[in-house]
Amino acid sequence: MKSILKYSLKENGVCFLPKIFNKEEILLCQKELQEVIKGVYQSEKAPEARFWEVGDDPHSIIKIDKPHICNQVIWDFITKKEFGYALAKATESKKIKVWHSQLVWKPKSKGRSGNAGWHRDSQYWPFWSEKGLFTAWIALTNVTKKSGPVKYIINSHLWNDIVGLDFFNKDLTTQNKIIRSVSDKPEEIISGTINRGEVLIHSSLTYHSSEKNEEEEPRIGLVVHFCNEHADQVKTKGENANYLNFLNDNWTAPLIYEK
Ligand SMILES: O=C(O)CCC(=O)C(=O)O
Repeated sequence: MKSILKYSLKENGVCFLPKIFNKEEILLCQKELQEVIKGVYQSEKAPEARFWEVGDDPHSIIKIDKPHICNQVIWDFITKKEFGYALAKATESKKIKVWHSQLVWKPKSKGRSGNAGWHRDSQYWPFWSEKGLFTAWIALTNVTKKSGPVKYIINSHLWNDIVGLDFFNKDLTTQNKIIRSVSDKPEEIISGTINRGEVLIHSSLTYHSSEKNEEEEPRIGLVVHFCNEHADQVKTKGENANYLNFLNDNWTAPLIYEK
């Protein structure tokens, strides 16, 4: 409870929300996510991208992009009315649109297999402005210190971009050195140790990472990237030029709150 009150999204770049999803909803969603992992898509739509295939290393992070388009149960989960309302309240928004989601299923790790490198989400989104873009991390399992919680650098949403950091780079030792070399005072890092059904929100500019899962059970996060009425599209050239063309498709990019 202390952490919920302590951190503010505007000031610190991250905040904790109380429990939004109940056990039944979560277990049902987990079951359907397992179908998606197996490559079974109830909606007949494949996810946008898969970074793990059946038969791959069982200790690797299973990252699947836009699982919500594959399955009605997952779609219903991320469009839950109370969730939309809570996101709007925390971000002081009139409108909340989900435009991306990710399953980040982290089994017990081996070596560096469970590491997700330091990054800010905006570095992957050249087609979006920096304002009005946020990420909600929904815990589908209890997240303990040993299960590889997401770690956030407090106030790092106010930092300049740091070159050399990347989600897919598992070498956290080198990345930590890069961060130390650009920051003039020791950074305050908090761990997203939250209970199943609770949610963390961070700004698209907040630096975050996660380390190995030492627990026997997987650490499961459903990540929801959303925007509010202040977000602007940015014209880009090349492979991302038409990326956001799905924004008016409510299945892919559901509007989950409007005042
Ligand atoms: O779940 C993780 O370990 C990383 C999640 C992440 O990078 C994100 O929420 O943007």
